[in-house]
Amino acid sequence: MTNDTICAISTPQGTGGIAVIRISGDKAITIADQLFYAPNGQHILTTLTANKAQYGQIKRADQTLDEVVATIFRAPHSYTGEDIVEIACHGSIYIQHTLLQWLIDCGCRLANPGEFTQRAFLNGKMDLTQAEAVADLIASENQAAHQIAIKQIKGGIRNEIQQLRDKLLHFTSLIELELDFADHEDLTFADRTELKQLISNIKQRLTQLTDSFQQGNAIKNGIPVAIIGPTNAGKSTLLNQLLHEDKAIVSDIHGTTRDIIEDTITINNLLFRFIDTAGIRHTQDTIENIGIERALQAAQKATIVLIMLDATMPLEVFQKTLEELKAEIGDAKQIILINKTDLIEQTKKEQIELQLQNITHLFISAKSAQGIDKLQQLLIDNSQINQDYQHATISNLRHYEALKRALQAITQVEQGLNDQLSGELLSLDLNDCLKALAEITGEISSQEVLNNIFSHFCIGK
Ligand SMILES: Nc1nc2c(ncn2[C@@H]2O[C@H](COP(=O)(O)OP(=O)(O)OP(=O)(O)O)[C@@H](O)[C@H]2O)c(=O)[nH]1
Ligand SMILES: [Mg+2]
Repeated sequence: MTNDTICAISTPQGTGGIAVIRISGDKAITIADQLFYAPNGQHILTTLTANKAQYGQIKRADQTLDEVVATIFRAPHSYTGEDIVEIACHGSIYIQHTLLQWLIDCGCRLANPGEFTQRAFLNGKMDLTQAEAVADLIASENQAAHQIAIKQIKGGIRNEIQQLRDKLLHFTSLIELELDFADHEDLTFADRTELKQLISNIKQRLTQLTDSFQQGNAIKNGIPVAIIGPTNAGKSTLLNQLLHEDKAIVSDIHGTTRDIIEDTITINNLLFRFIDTAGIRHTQDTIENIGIERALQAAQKATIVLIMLDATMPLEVFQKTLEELKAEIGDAKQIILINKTDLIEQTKKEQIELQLQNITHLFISAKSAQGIDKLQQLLIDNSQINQDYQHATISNLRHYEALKRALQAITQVEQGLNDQLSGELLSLDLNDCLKALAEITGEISSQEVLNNIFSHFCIGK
């Protein structure tokens, strides 16, 4: 599977100005050469030096398929570490598919999703975090997500893990020295205070990295913003307004939304994930109650909760509803939205204002998009995203889970040191920590994990 020569269309499905077909493997150049004719009518690809682009024609028997440019990369100085030919042809679907078929007829195999990158990883061109960053870079839709991915591709996470590993290895060697000479009671090699300091540093860095996941995940998958409030307040109207599309059903019937409806949109280079929820009210309807339960769960998990109230509600009800809702929300930032302000007089607005002193609030009209600009600004201000990415930010769940395991192991080591445990016992936890770190970079990996990672790539990358 890893020795054969693979090919794939690397540009998106469909017609474009040009398309790129990529071939990688031992026979990449000889196979491409069978179909490629230089302007002098000769097959010359095998004679070309590396990193060279050559104009020519793709022909078979008496059929000329296209005029193309072929670029040659030679192992190991290529993306996959193998010989690669990239053929830039005209972007007709017919040309792309015929060329692919001809390459297969000549001995290539169609690449699996992510197989080029998987080969790059297996050939040591990149570690697993860098390979994963390739997919993140392709998927990045805004500046923040792009920055995290590009940092990771340049080895940001790999270097972090490497540094941690070096510190751990140093610590382990000190402990093992102690073990080797355990019979000599009068010899103490590792100063335990120094060891404690070393472990405390490692633990601190592991904690910072795991803590950064909340931010990294929010940047990658969208900062969760839950919209909650009583039925008919205008929550779904607001969702549609923010997304610029009719995503959720809007009606004047109370209890229209039953389930969670969510979608993402980028505001000022940050991705937000808006979650519209079922209106909260006392009801006997079983399904609606499940929806309400889900609404409250969404509010618990969100970074920002928009509590939406209907400005036309009587003042007493307004205050009571607000207090009930606030009690249901966890640590999230809360923004009170007073909707349907187009329906109230100035005096009512002033009365509400009086009740909401010192609470972040905004008067809006979701229906007529009034106040939406201000709301977007409030969302950015409350996003809790620190936009300077000086330090490595973890945005990958797999890395996060391995780091948590590493942190757990190092906490055990710390505890062991405090409890004066023998070096032998400390070694066990140290090895667990090293193993968790090695899984992140892919020094230890199973086929199952690799398949899972690369199957999420697009074909041709
Ligand atoms: N006048 C006015 N009407 C609005 C405004 N926002 C929403 N509405 C209307 O209020 C009604 C309820 O709107 P929805 O968006 O369905 O309310 P909801 O909060 O999602 O309701 P549930 O799904 O039942 O919880 C609809 O008839 C909307 O057109 C507004 O700003 N002004
Ligand atoms: Mg609704």
